Amino acid sequence: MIDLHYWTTPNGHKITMFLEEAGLPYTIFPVNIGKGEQFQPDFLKIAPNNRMPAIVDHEPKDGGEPISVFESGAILIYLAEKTGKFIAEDIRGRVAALEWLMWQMGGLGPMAGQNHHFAIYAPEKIPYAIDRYVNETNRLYAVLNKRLADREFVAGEYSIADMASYPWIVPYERQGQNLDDFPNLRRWFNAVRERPGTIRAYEKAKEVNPQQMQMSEEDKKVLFGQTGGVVKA
Ligand SMILES: N[C@@H](CCC(=O)N[C@@H](CS)C(=O)NCC(=O)O)C(=O)O
Repeated sequence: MIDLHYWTTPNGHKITMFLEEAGLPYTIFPVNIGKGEQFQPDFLKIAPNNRMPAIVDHEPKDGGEPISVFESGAILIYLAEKTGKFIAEDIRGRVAALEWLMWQMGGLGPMAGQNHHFAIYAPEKIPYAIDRYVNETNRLYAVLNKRLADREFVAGEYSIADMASYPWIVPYERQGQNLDDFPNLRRWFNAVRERPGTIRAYEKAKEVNPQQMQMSEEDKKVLFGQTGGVVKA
């Protein structure tokens, strides 16, 4: 019913986590971003930002034509609304889930992504850039740790807000972070990691791409240094 255009990165894992938790039938269409498959014209029709994940729902709620969605946050909201799962029905719980989803989309994801870039992938190790993103990741971990001090999950019940953040905490060592400094975050991390839906989602990733997060020099040439020139009019 759902086509998932996916690669084995944190933003991709968010969606397999949802689909596995919800038990929705889906088919994975791998988008090998290191090989430039995100630039294929058919993919760009549904994902104009040349980034995965994206989905196509062949059985949308209104019974009409298939609906495509890009941006992992929009996909999680779409799927939560479609299934009525993993977002609270009451306005306060719903606001909390959306706030923390946006926090991840605008903060944790981009900052941890730049952290990986400058600390691991950049050919030149620039201390200012590494410190900037390691420190900002550290601040964001502390914010999440505080949020989790008096609740089991980020927005109360397990929700799309947890699914958005978890895959970005998985590589905490690569981000220069130590979960011992964040006891509430560690407790939450272990709880999400042990969920059967999470286990199945990460098993699926190993099937699709046994290389996981390793990146070759060829991959880096495709991924880094993109300008507006990659966007064909
Ligand atoms: N804000 C987007 C970010 C998606 C994103 O950055 N995807 C990366 C992999 S994690 C990608 O497809 N990169 C391909 C490229 O850089 O060309 C989302 O959350 O969906």
